[in-house]
This record gives sequence, structure tokens and C-alpha cells, in this order.
Amino acid sequence: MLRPMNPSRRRALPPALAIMPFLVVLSLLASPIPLLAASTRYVSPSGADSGNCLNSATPCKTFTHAISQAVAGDTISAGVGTYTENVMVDRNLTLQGASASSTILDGGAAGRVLIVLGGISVVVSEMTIQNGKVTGDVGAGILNHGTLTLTRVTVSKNHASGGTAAANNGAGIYNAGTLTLTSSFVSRNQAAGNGGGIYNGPSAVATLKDSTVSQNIASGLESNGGGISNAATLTLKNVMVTGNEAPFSAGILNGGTATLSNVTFTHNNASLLGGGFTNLFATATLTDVTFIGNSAELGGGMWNREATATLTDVTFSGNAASTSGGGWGGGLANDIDAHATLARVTFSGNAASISGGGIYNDGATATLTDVTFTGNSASSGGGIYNHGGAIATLTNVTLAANSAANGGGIFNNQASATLTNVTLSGNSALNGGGIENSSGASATLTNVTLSGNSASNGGGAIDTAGATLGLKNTIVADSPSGANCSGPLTTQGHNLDSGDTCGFDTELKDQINVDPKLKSLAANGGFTQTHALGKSSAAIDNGTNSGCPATDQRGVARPIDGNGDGKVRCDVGAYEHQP
Ligand SMILES: [Ca+2]
Ligand SMILES: [Ca+2]
Repeated sequence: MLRPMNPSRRRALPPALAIMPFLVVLSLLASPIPLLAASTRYVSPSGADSGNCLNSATPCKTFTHAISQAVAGDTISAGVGTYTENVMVDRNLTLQGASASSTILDGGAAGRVLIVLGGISVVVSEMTIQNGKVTGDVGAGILNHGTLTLTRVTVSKNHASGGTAAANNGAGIYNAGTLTLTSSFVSRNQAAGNGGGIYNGPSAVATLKDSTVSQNIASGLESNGGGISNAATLTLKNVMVTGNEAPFSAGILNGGTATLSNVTFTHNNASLLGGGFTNLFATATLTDVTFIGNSAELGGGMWNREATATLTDVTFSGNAASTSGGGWGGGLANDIDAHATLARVTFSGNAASISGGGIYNDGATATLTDVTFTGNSASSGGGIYNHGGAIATLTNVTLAANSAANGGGIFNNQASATLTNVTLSGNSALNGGGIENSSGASATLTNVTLSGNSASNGGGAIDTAGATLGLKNTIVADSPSGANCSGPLTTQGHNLDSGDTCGFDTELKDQINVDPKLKSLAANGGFTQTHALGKSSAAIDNGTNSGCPATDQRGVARPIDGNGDGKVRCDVGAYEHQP
């Protein structure tokens, strides 16, 4: 099964995840509809099913009867009350209730509440669709084969179970057509298959706006997508995904193409992998997305595997990878063959019981620009765990106050890390408070500032063993414990050590036993916090311009003549002093 005790071992996937997309779309043809003037037909629980339902004073009783009387373009106006029916819509119609709280379309726990046939367009507004129950089938609340628009609708307490898991997808809504959900709620639905709230099937298109997907459950042993399981095209704008549960991908599983903007994932709990959002063999674009308090054994906030994800203006806060004896990637697990590109992303207070409090990057590629890690924790890699041939590229990144047994800020093991304009401040560990670099790893640090990192066993700022580590224009300073460096480094010159443990070479213009006069970590401009240089700092204008990045960590163009001697030189460290 799926409980890797060795994080380097490639995890097997359950069949339902490995072969998706896997369902066959049903194709249903609509009957030709005659063109007639549109009318409003009325229903009420106190009405009677006779006549054409056109008189509001003598409404019909059921949707089913009114629909049988309707022509394409009609509106079925449903009054307050509960309608216990299994409704089939086979022509273009609007079903209009009084409000989601007062007009209730109820499946009576016997069969599907609503099916929309293919080739037609249906609008459902201001009602609740609930209490559908299907056995060995999909779409207990709604099965859509056409074009369906839900506005101010609640889809809740529908159940799909029995038969094989794949036969029970989409308890709330199974979408096989085009679905648009606006100002609506999908909550408390439960599927034994995938997609407790919504299953968006192969070739389907689902768009959710201003809506909430909450407390849905995908309950099978290998079920995915407690809230939503997507096999095709999914777009979310201004959506809350909260309190959903599944073994895999409690909030949303994306197996197709997902575009999320202004989406919040809170408290989605997966018993196995992928707490908030999972991107699997898929492509996802996340903008203005927040992950808070989600949990799983791997990827508490997000799990990205064999997939491409672009995250911009995203926050991971208080997510955890600790369930089921697991513990990889409290915030983000960027897993085997995945590609993640992060810009303006913050990881704060995430935790993993084994590795990667902020990010677990294993056999994958992560490119980070303008990213902050603060207060994350793990056994290995409090901020970042980089392992298994992974490639991590960090530019304009701050790691502060993260903690671990090994590698408080970064644990780099059998992997490659490139750090440019990076600040590591106040991280702590037993070994390698700032960075633990080991087991054939390769790390390159250019214009990095390490300050105030501590390690009780050694390597307050940097601990490296059996690995390569090159430093240029880098400050290693002020480690409260463990000294600044432990293990063999390669200086590429123009570095500064506040002590003399890094093996620096004054002939290469390194400075040893020099106080860089760093100011406290603060918001000095740009997207990340930095340590400004005191005006008499020996870091000013003592870097090399060769290979110096074109800006500092804040985005300030450099080099700058910081000491007024007319010579324009890069400073040592992530911050360029402006006189
Ligand atoms: Ca300068
Ligand atoms: Ca100068």
C-alpha cells in the first residue's frame, strides 16, 4: 500500500489514480424541440398535477408533470416547499425556486434527484437539491449531460454507494457536459467513489464562481477528491473549499487542467495523500490561493506529482503532513517528476513529521522566486527538503525561523540546489541550522546572507558532508551555536565569515573574522524580508561583479557604489547597500 517508510522509494499509486481519466462519457441525444413562445409554468407542493400548469393560482404539484407540459425555453416556477421527486429534464428549461432555503427538491433517499439529458441547456436557480441516493451509479444529486447553470443553489446530502468505486463518482454532481455553478453551495455529499461533492468527468467543463464546496466525503478506500475530482477542465474563481475528506486529495483532485483564482482551501483532511489540492498527471494554475490547516500524510496543503503547477500569490499556512504515520511536505509535496513554479508564495507554520515542513521536493523540479518560509518545521528540512535528484532554484527567497533535526532552513540530499539572493535567518537544527548539504548533493550559493542560524551539534549556518557546496559573494555570520560552518566548502571568493570556520581564503578576497554589521531582518522593500547592511559594513562593495545578479533580493538594481569611492561594486550578501 501507500505508506512509504523510506521517502526515497517511489510510491505506487492506487488504480483509480493511475489510470485516470478513465470513464467513458455517455452520449445522449436530445429530441428535436418545436419552437414555441416561452411560458412560465407553476408548481407547488399543495398543487395538483392536471392541466398545463400555466395558471399561478392553480399550480401543478410536481416538476415532472410541469416539465412534461413545457416547451423549450419555458420556466418552471417552484413555490416554497419540498418536492420529493426524481426529475428528468429533456428540453431547454429554467427551473426557478423561491430560495435555496425554501424550495427543496428532494430525492427521498431513493434514486437521483435531477438528470439533465445531453444536447440541451438548463438553468436551475434558488433551490436546494438534496437527499438523492444511488446505488452502483453516479451523480446522486445531479447527473448532467447537457449545459447546466446552477445559480444560488445548494446541492447537499446526496449519497452514491454500492458497486465498484468508479461507479459511485460524483455524489453531489456528476458532470459529463458543461456545468457553471455560481453563488452556490455543494456540501455534505458523500460518494463511495471519487468526487464526493463534484465529479467532473472526461471531456467535461466545470466552472465554479463565488461558491463553497464544504464537508463532502469521498469514502472508498482509494477514493479521491472529497470536494471535487476533475478529469477534464475545471475553473474556480472566488471559491471556498473547506472541511472535505477523502483518502486521496481531500479538497480537490485535478487530473486534467485546473485554473484557480482567489480560492481558499481550509481544513481539508486526507487520511493518505494530498490534503487541500492535488495535481496528478495534470496541469494547474493557482493565483491568489490560500491553504490553511489542511492535512495529509504527504502534501498537507498541496500534492503535485508527475504534473505541472504554477503558483502565484499563494499562501500555505498551518498545514500539516503528519497523519497515518506519514509526514512529507507540510505545505507542498512536489513529488516525482513534478514541475512547480512559485512566485510571491509564503509558507508559514507548516509542519511535517518526517521531511519538508514547507516544501518536500523529491525527484522533482521547483523554481522559487520571491518566496518566504517562516516558522515551518520537520525532522529533515524545516523549510525545504530537496532530495532524490530534485532540482531546486531559489531566487529572492527568505527562510527564517524554520526548524528541524537536520537542515533547519534547507535539507539538500542527493539533489541540486541553486540559491541566488537568498536570506537564511534564525533557523535552527541539531545539524545544519541554515543548510544541511549531504550525500552527493550539490549546492551553489551566490549573494546569500546567512545570519543567526544555530545548530546544537554543528554547522550553525551550514553543515556539509559528502557533498559539494560553492559560495560566492556570500555572508555567513553570527551563528548563536554550532559555529558558522562545518564540513568542506568550496569558496569562489568574495565571501564573508564573521568567524573562521568556513575555510575561506583571503587571497580570493574572502573576509574572515569580520563583523558584517547586519541589521535585523526586516521589510526593506521587495516581496521578502532581508538583513540591511550597516553603513560601515565590510560587506559593502567587497563582492565581485563577476556573476553578481543584476538586482539584490529586493529587486534593487546592482552593483551600486556603496562607499562613495567611485568604484561600482556588488556587495557581499543578498542586500545591496544604497548610500
Ligand atoms: Ca555595492
Ligand atoms: Ca565603491
